Amino acid sequence: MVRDLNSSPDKDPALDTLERLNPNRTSSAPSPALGRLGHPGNAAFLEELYESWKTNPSSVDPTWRAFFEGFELGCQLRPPARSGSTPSSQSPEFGNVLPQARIYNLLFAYRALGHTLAHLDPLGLTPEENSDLALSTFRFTDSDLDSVFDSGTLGGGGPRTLRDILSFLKQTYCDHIGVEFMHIMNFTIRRWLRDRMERSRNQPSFSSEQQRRILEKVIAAESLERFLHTRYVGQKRFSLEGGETLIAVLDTLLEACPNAGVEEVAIGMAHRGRLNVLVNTLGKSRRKLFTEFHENYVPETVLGDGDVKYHLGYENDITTSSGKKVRVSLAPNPSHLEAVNPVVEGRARARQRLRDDTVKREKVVPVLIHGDGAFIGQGVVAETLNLSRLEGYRTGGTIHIVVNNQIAFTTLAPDSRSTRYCTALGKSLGLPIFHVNGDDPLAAAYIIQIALEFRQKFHEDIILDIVCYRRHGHNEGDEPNFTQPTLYSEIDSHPLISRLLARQLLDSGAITEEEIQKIRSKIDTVSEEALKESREAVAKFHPSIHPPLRCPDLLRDVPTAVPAKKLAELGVSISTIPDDFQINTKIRKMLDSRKAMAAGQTPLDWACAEHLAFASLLIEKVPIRLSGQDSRRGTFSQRHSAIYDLRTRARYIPLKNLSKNQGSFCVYNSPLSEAAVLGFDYGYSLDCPEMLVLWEAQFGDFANGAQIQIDQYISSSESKWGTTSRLTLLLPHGYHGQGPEHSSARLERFLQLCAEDNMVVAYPTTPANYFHLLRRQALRKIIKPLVVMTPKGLLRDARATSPVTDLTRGGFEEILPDPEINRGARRIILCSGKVFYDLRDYREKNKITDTAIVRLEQIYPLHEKKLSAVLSTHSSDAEIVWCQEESENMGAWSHLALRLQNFFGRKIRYAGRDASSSPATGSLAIHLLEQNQLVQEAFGAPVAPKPPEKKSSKPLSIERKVSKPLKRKKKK
Ligand SMILES: Cc1ncc(C[n+]2csc(CCOP(=O)(O)OP(=O)(O)O)c2C)c(N)n1
Ligand SMILES: [Mg+2]
Repeated sequence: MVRDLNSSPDKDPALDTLERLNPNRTSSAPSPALGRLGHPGNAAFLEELYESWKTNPSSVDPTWRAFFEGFELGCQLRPPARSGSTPSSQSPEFGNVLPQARIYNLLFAYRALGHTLAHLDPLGLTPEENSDLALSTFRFTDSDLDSVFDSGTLGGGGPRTLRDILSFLKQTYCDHIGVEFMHIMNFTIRRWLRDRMERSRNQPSFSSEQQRRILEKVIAAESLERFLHTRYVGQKRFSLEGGETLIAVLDTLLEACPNAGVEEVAIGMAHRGRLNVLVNTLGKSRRKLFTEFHENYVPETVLGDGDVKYHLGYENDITTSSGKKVRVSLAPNPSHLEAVNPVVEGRARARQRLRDDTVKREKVVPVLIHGDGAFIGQGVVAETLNLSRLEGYRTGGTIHIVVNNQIAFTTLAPDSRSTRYCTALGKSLGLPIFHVNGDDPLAAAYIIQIALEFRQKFHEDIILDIVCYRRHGHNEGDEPNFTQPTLYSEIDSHPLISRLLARQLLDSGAITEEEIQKIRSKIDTVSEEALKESREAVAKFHPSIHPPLRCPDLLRDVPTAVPAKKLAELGVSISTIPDDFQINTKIRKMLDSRKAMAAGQTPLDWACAEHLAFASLLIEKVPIRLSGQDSRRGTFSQRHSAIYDLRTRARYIPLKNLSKNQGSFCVYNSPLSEAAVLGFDYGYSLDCPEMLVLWEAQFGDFANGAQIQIDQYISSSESKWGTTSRLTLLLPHGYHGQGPEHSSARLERFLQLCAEDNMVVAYPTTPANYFHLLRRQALRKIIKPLVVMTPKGLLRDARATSPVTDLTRGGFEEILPDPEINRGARRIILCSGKVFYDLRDYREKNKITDTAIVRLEQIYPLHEKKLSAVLSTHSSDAEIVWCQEESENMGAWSHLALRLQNFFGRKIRYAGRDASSSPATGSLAIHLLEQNQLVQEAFGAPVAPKPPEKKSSKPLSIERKVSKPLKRKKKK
């Protein structure tokens, strides 16, 4: 940008700017004064500068700013009355300046607002008018049309009549393509786009062969929809009809990939047109698709529940007409519109890593296809767009394509957005936005070529809005005439896109009627044959209910110990910083204490155990990615993975500097987003399964901002789509009297989602077990998501420390026996997490010797065998109590109650807070009262109940609490 450029002190800043903007200009340029306007060589310069000023006044130096303010004012003033005078380039000075200035204004206005006059709506229902672009606005009249002006930067510049200038501008900016780009602050980008478009006046110039290919793609798209419509009447497919141009656009994009250095395209899209994209873009066989339409269809590949056909993903190598291949993937997605966006971005970034493309990010291009309603409506769109330029989440630019059928289900634009365009968000990020008439596939294909060029050159997102219509209802069983009768009478009589394009190509001689017929009949024959084959395949299907997915190895021990010597060495590495670094004294102390902990001189805290887990994995070449809000330092100022120099804020990350051949350690402060960031990290984890990818919530309760990602992807995607992820969620959790928020990570919600060994949910109590848990997650072959309730107060609690020796033996313990009372107890309190320390303190204080406290460090899957073994040393008729600090309807109780009762064959007593609508009290005093009570209550049962005669395998009813319910003070 102009203002970013250094200027030499002894030069007029305006002159300096001039030189930089126009390096070929001779050095004898006039000074920035009015007289300079008449200098024809500077017209383009002046106009560019004017444009910069209009886009962003502070982008030009103050001399020019003042000048343009006067210049604008001048444009608004009437020239001195001069009877019969016509403005022309030959007029005297004042008359000469003002009309030329108004020409610049006109150029600017058309470039900025021409899109409002563009013919974008195939149905012609959207008004195309803007009085701001009327000739009179620029104080020209028809009588000026043949006057000659300097056309500034327009298409190479030079003298042109006003008529030519207008025609040029209208053709470029008001035809079938409307473009928003003048809001872009970066001058180089604006100029590139302008020149690229004006060079061709935004008119496509495809060879006949390319035009035929585009027509063929449109015909293929139409034909597939028609075929499905007639063979599978009323079956939901979310037809693309009205928007078939999409298929031609995607084909043109893939065709352009090899020359642009693109090896892979990662696509994400919703329901609309998905089947068409699968077949006509990704090359999924029609036979397979037709098979999926059959009522007896059973998915062959997925072991779990599978998914409906319009959510399934696919991946293929597509051979372009040049013979070069492009890898194309379509991510599976849930119904939840736009939720796939961050997942695709994460996957694209992971694939860039796999292709060693982490600098330019030009080999893998993410493409997101949106609906108009969802694009403007769903918040995750904005969250994902905001990732696009961030260090930890960049993917080098996403191509967004909106299939803008001008309707969302039954809702039209006036009810679905407060903006003119559904792409308005793109403007806030300064992205170029192209709107194109969907009935003009050639124009749309031309724009996608520009989009790819732009993306590869500037590594920025770009938006292509294909304005089209939806031929049927929302789905094929839906009647659009109930709600949009007038619109649909228009659509009913609207010609097919292929007919319009065929007419155009026939007129220009690019194709013959016979060739078109040949294309049509070839496609129809392929479909008929595929249908026949699919019927044969379907006959072999015998639907049966699949058995639950099981993963018994999930409970197998994994050795994760690290020798003491190695830990001590790592302790030195993670606490050493470069000599020339000046750091905060508290940080220095913290680093020294980490070194001492790792050497076994003092007990380990959580953050040190985590650092040692990471360090030990890294030197074993396991890469790690940790992202979350303020994760570099850690919400509780506990992690300090990045150390800053006091003078320069230079950053040093010890975990990146362990050894030459270590795994890469990537730690990022994420933006303040849950849905997009968690989705991104989940997507990343899919394609980098060997990497330990961790997402950390600021506080665990914020994770519900990403509930869709948790419900629709993390917990269920293996069953739906067979996709596995090692993603690890770190969710700070625990009741410390901080109020209703920040206390609970909603453990119950995660446990409710657990079935079929789909993921692991853990709530460890010691740094050592956390160390082993992280290492197990990274090292074991089984790939499952891991949800960890992580500590807050315990981070600095001397009770929650571990001797280093606990890191040097064994592995993660799903069940921790009581360290003090390990046999003969008459009461066993089962618990998870932080409450353990409160229970132990109470027992110690009250000198209770008959009660053992057993910790479920992993709640799902429950290691029943280990639990049995731990309990077997205690009295067989011991009372069993479940104690938790969460309310009765929260925490692990509702998940465990029946399971534990089935397991023990007897009732379990509950000790914890009453059921409540809000997770925790807002008062610290009441919190402490409640906490004391629930602990007392755990120890408070008078006598252990007699064991039943024989173990019942039948589920027992859940017993009501024995003791008096806790009463929480009523809130005022
Ligand atoms: C998050 C979410 N809310 C609601 C729906 C239900 N739904 C499915 S499609 C649709 C309309 C989508 O409109 P648009 O984005 O314009 O796509 P189109 O169907 O028009 O292609 C709605 C509301 C959904 N799938 N996801
Ligand atoms: Mg729509």
